Formats: sequence, structure tokens, C-alpha cells
Amino acid sequence: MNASKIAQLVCALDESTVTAIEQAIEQGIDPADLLKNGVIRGLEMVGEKFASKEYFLSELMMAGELAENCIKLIDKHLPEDRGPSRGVVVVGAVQGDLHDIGYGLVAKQLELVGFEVHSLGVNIPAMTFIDKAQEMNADIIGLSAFLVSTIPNCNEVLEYLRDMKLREQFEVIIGGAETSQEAADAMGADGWAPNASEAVILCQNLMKRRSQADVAHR
Ligand code: B12
Repeated sequence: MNASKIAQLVCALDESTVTAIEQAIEQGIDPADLLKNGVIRGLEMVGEKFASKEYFLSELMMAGELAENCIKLIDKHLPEDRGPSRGVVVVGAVQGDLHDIGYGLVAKQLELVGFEVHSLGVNIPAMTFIDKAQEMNADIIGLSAFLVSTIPNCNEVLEYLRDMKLREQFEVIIGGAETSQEAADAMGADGWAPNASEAVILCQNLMKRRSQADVAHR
């Protein structure tokens, strides 16, 4: 059993995937590999089948549930490497968007490297992100959008922040299947990342930039 076999099982919506992952972990296969090249790759394949109309909404839903169960299991085996807090992040899926697997992985990876993460959930109105970021004295607001139709709702958060003269207070980053660096640049976000590991690097770099700016202000 290896990661690409897991990807095929996820794509086939096979209920034995969870057991197969258990066995793979027992055999010593890296859980991070099973997550990235197994479960996430499998979901991409499901997305391709949905796009080509081979799969429909019911299959998407089944894939989502199956992936959640797989991730819960893999989660328990990922290394814990928490140090002192490296920054405070508020993250969630923007209004209209119900995809929570992708941002959930970002939240998890950030926690693992020591960020304090506040996950808001899905379908989150712009003002809820801002209220929570103020309440938690956050450094970074992470906005997840998986649909072309919900990307403008990332922009809405930025517009509210500008209107409220709070834009300088927070770093705003975006991500999700249909987002891109171009979309992030166009709305004036501070960054974009294609996956959870790049999101960690992005947040670490933004924190460095913030602490340098802090020193410059003193
Ligand atoms: C599973 C799934 C669903 C499940 C979601 C279950 C759940 N609990 O999340 C359900 C069934 C609910 C669903 C519903 C719909 N979906 Co859907 N879905 C998917 C699918 C197959 C996988 C998504 C996923 O979770 N992938 C796994 C994660 C790990 O993906 P990832 O992108 O690699 O995640 C990384 C990055 O995106 C990044 N990231 C994510 N968030 C953030 C945030 C920040 C701040 C940063 C920095 C990075 C970051 O890091 C993540 C981790 O590495 C995708 C296909 C795809 N290619 O993405 C379609 C897809 C996203 N869905 C799509 C569609 C059309 C829909 C529906 C409109 C279908 C319908 N007719 O009703 C609805 C919309 C519901 C809504 N209002 O949100 C389309 C969107 C197309 C478009 N042009 O907008 C896709 C692309 C499928 C397709 N090819 O057509 N879906």
C-alpha cells in the first residue's frame, strides 16, 4: 500500500480507504506523504471527474466525507512540534463557501509549527473575520475560497478593512482551489499559497516582515 494507491481508493470513493491508511501507517509509510500524495491527490482526481461530468454532487459529498475520516486518522500520526506562539492567525472559508478540508489543513499545519490559530468555520461573513481578528489581536487573517463565485468575498474583507482604517493592522492572505497569486495581487492581499506547507512558509515570512517593521518603528 502506498500513497498513490490511497489516491486511487479515494477517487473510487472506496470505504476501505481508512483501513488501507491504517495499514500503510503500520507499514511505516510517512503520514505526510499519505496526506499529500494520497488523500489530497485523490480529492483532486475526484474534482477532475466532477469537472468532466463523470461524477456529480453526491460523489463530491461522499469524497468530502471520506477525506475527512482519512484526515482525522492521519492527523493523529503527524508530528507535534509546537513551540512558543509564532503569531496569531484567524482563518476560515469566506461567505458562500462550504469547503472546509483545505483551510482545515492549513490551520492544522500552522498549529503544528507553533502559530495560535482561530478557525472560524465555513460561510463566514467579512465582518466576522474582522471582529475575531480584532478580538484575538491577530497578526494574519487567512481567507479560503474554493469557488470562482466566492473569491470576491475575500476582496470584501480587504475593502472593509480599508474602510475601517484597519488595513495596516493585519496581514491578509488568501488560498483555495480557484484562487491564484494574480487574484491575490489584484485585490491587494499580502499573500497567496497553493497548499498548507507553502501557507506555513508564507505566514512565517509575513511574521518576519512584521517584526522588522516593528523594530523600524521604535
Ligand atoms: C470535496 C469537494 C466538495 C465538498 C466539500 C466538503 C468539505 N467538507 O470541504 C462539497 C460536496 C460540500 C462541495 C460542494 C460544492 N462544490 Co466542491 N469540490 C470538492 C473537491 C472535489 C475537493 C475540495 C477539497 O477539499 N480538496 C482538498 C483540499 C486539500 O484541496 P487543496 O486545494 O489542495 O487545499 C489546499 C489549498 O487550496 C490551500 N488553501 C486552502 N484554503 C486556504 C486558505 C489560505 C489562507 C491559504 C494560504 C491556503 C489555502 O491549502 C490547502 C491544503 O494544502 C473540489 C475539487 C478541487 N480540485 O479542489 C471541488 C470544487 C472546489 N467544487 C466545485 C463546485 C462547483 C462545488 C459546488 C458549487 C457544486 C454544486 N453544484 O453544488 C458546491 C458548492 C458548495 C459551496 N457553497 O461551497 C468546483 C469549483 C469550480 C469553480 N469554478 O468554482 C470544484 C473545483 C470541482 C470542479 N472541478 O468543478 N465540494
